[in-house]
Amino acid sequence: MSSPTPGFQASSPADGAGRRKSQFTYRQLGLLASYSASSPLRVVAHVDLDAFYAQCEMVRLGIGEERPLAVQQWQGLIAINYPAREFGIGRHCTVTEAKKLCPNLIAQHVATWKEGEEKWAYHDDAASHIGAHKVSLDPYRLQSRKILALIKQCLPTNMQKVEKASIDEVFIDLSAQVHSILLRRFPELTGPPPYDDPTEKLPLPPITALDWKADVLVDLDDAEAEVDDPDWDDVAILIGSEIIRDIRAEIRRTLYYTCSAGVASNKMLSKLGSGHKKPNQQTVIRNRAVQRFLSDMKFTKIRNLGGKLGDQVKSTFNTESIKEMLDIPVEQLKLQLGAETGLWFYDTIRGIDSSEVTSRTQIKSMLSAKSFQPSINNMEQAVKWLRIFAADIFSRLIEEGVLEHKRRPKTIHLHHRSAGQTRSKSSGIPRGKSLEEAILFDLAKQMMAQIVSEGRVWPCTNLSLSVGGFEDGITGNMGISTFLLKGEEARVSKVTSCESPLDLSSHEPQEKKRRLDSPGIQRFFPKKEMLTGEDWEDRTDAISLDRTQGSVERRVSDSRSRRVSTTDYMCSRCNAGLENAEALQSHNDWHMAKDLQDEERGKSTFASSKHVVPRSQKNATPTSSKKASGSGGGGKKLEQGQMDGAHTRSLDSLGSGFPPKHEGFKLGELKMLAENLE
Ligand code: TTP
Ligand code: CA
Ligand code: CA
Repeated sequence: MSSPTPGFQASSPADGAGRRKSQFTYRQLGLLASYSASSPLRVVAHVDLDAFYAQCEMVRLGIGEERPLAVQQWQGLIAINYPAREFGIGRHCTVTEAKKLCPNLIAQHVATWKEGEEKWAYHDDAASHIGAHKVSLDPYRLQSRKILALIKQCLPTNMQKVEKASIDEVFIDLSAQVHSILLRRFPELTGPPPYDDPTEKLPLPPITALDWKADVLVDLDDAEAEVDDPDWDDVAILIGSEIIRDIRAEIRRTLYYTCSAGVASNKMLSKLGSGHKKPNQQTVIRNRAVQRFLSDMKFTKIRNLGGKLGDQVKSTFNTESIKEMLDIPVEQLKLQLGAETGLWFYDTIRGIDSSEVTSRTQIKSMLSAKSFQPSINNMEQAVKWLRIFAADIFSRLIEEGVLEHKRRPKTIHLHHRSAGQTRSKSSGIPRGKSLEEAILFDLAKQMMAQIVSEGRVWPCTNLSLSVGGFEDGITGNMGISTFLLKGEEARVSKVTSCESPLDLSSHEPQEKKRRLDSPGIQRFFPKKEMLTGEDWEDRTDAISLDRTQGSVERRVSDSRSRRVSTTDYMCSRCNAGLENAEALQSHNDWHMAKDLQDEERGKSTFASSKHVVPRSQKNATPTSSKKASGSGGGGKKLEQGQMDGAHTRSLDSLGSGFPPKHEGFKLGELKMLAENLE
């Protein structure tokens, strides 16, 4: 930074005619230092990589930036770079359609684990051998981690409030850093407030015009809004945008990726900002511009309103326009949407969002799974996949620091599905020695052998292996001794099992009734239309709490079940309608992941779950009933959807903004569960 106040044009302080004081107080300035969401000077940024998987492939392959490239998964496209988008290619295209639109398109298939091999790789023939391959997102996870690490490196070590919101995006709360820069650049802010009264107003910034460089500045409401000289909120956001510009330049310089960003006073606005102008741009939404920015928009573009909740509001009020919704009194919103949702909606369309940026990095469980089409028919085939699952999970455990004894899982689970019946086995992971891939593989084989010994296992349509119950180790001298078990526990835990027939018809009437009773649940019915990338993103964010039921619901949509009919393929557990057998299967995978998650958490959130819970957690299991793995309980409920996992998000990330004070799922867990369900 060359000048003491970069970005500012000096001018005379407003005296005489203009306002003499800032509208902000010393207390509000002070709150900035502690990241308080109630400070009106707060600065939050959202950074989202442009065409992320496509950029990963371009960088990996050294492909020129102007060349059209798309990332292929089987016959579909999951990421399209900007040059290819010029040809009208989108996620709705198949590879064949895309190549018709752009014969020069480079279609790079995602990396896969090939049946029987020990490491994922890029296979030229993967697309035509779906039965023998399983997608690996490892290359993208690796790049994602590098980018996250670099972002943190760019921030002061004691001011790193960064929330990884998906594989290619982060929220950064810049408040404390902006606070320290403000005090450094404007020493007049460092003094004690007049009369030592923190409610005293600050002096106005000694500037009348700010230099926004190449930022996209969102237009103001009307000409008058610019009449007021900048206040400290404008200056704070400008400083935030300088920090973000530097970070983006650094990502570009060292890792070669472009990204877009939004800088605003909260998460919701910053996320809208990053999507406002793409690629490779950053958008600043000053407080004075919020109203104008939002009022031209459809509320379905807002985080958490892209899915069923948005649909519900839309059909209730017969509009998508924020401008029109601004006329609806809060009481009416509360009446029609429920007290909390109504209030949340009222605030949201006014740009108010006090949700925290939460640094969550700890993974709770990991799952590797494959649906078989055609089914597999013998132990030999199953073992080949178990080897891949073990390798897949182990490589992710290494990243979690298992080799350095930082963290390791306590339990391993195998789920097997055949003819509509799911069987599960669980086992403890021995703690007496370092965890190795071979240990996971052996345990998986043991569990598989048990399932086989019980008969009626072939043909098998799905297998999944997962680990959970992570515990922290102590690094350094203590080494692995912290993982050593004493006495009884030192023995390998016995394999435990359960069966989960999917025929849950006895639960259905109750399930249906709850839906009719609760508008909250209806929000999350699968939708019939095709989703654009952006909808996909929104939907993956769509989480809602239904207060009446006390249930948390999450809609994560599946890119492969985009055209969903509610009648063709019904899930026997929750009555969701799926597009085809494959979608139904992946929906069932989701249930399985959810069951695993519940199991992992030590308590079943489905009242009817009968899955085996590790001994230590058994007391925490509240209920069980005659049929296994049903969703008929009245507890928290998640909805099936996108299994790609790239965009799952924790309920925590909704923070206090939506809705206030709920007990959310730790959906970081679900992320890991959902991640590998292809
Ligand atoms: P997005 O951030 O939604 O999209 P993008 O990065 O490809 O493009 P943009 O420039 O518009 O941000 O998704 C990030 C990655 O997640 C994307 O590159 C591939 C993956 N993804 C899927 O696998 N399936 C999907 O349906 C979507 C939307 C994304
Ligand atoms: Ca992106
Ligand atoms: Ca994204």
